[in-house]
Amino acid sequence: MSVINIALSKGRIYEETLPLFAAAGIEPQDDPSTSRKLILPSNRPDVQFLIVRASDVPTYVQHGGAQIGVVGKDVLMEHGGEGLVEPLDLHIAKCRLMVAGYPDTQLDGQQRLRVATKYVNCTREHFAKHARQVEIIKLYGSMELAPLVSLCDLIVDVVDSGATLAANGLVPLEHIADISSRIVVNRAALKTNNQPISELLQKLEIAVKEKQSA
Ligand code: PRT
Ligand code: MG
Repeated sequence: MSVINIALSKGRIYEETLPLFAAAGIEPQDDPSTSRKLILPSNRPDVQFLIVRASDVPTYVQHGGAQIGVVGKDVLMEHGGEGLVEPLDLHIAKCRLMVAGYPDTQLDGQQRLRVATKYVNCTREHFAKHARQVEIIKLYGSMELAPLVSLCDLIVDVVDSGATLAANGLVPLEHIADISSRIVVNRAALKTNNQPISELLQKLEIAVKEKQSA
């Protein structure tokens, strides 16, 4: 029996993913918010969950450490998706990838703007598309702080309610992409272990549709 590893991150994706997997008949046997285990067995002997950093999910699935992953489209776009297929949109953990900054910032001015972000690749691509010269500064979190201390003119980050931007005197300036969490599958595993993976994907798809129409 080959075991299916499902890579998941703790936090908002985990909370919203669990009911979908439960509807598909798979439930972890441990709670990652209290357990320190990084491999959580499930009620099915052939399925287990791996708890990894959100930004590491595509890497685990790409290199076959996990056959399936649940990952935000933002993280997936930044990774590039090499070695992965993206068969299903779970319609959870929705947000928008945005350019944000002070309300009076001139995006198309003469000045070369500095942009702080953890989404370096998405940011480079977005500004190149608009033929704007920018300097990109890589950060790992708390992007909203950077303009306040003149580290940068703009940030690129995911925005949900907009409350974090507002609390720091910033506004969304430009939309880059609508984001939700996706199922990704290792391209090779989909060929070699097709039947159990396809079955699981079908069940998840039904669970997503049922939730959508509820
Ligand atoms: O923390 P770690 O570095 O391990 O990873 P992570 O921060 O990427 O993980 P997590 O769990 O915070 O986010 C996982 C995924 O959730 C992201 O990749 C997105 O696809 C999705 N998601 C949905 C969000 C948000 N909504 C969101 N609001 N991820 C982050 N935020 C943050 C945002 O960065 C900002 O700081 O929340 C703040 C903004 O929220 P509002 O409501 O104030 O706009
Ligand atoms: Mg986080």
